[in-house]
Amino acid sequence: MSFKLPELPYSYEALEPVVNREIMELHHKKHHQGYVNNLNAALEKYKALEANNQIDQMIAMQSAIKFNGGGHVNHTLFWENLAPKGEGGEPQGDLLKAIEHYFGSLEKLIEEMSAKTAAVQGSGWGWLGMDPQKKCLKVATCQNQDPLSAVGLIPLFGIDVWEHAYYLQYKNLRPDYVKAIWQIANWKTVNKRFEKGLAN
Ligand code: MN3
Repeated sequence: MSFKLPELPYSYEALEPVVNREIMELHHKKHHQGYVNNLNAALEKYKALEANNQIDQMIAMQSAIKFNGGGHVNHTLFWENLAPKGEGGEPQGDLLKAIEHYFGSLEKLIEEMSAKTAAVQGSGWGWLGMDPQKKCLKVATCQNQDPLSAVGLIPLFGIDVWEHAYYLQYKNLRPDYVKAIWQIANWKTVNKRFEKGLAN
């Protein structure tokens, strides 16, 4: 079994003016496709090594699997947690209550997560996550393509702050990109992820 590039749930220009068509096309067709291709190649090589009990070389392959597998997982979550402007809805019900409980208000959550995400050193991601046991909300950042699940949190809403996600449009102004992306947040997806986390 190999992994496949998922189709976007909207067109490449659908997120304009917040994220333009050129970025979306490159990001999906080149960057995400690259993670998928490299993940599949790494897993194939890993299986061959496993068949020959080459544990030392299997261990050496693990960073490629983590990086490209994380890239695939993160981008799949990312496309689904974005929506064309005006179509993403609002936080509702239990999610809205939790946001107000843990952050004070949606505005405060946006402020905290934007500041932490814009401050990621180098390439990485900002996340709104959920603790699966305590059912509480947390803002967290990850380096490179490390998936949020690796620190034990359920990903609810992610912001890609690799330069490929914004540089063609926002240049060096990462905080402007992070501030603008909330206009295309898909709260319908975030609500669903939160409800699923509560139910488990
Ligand atoms: Mn990316």
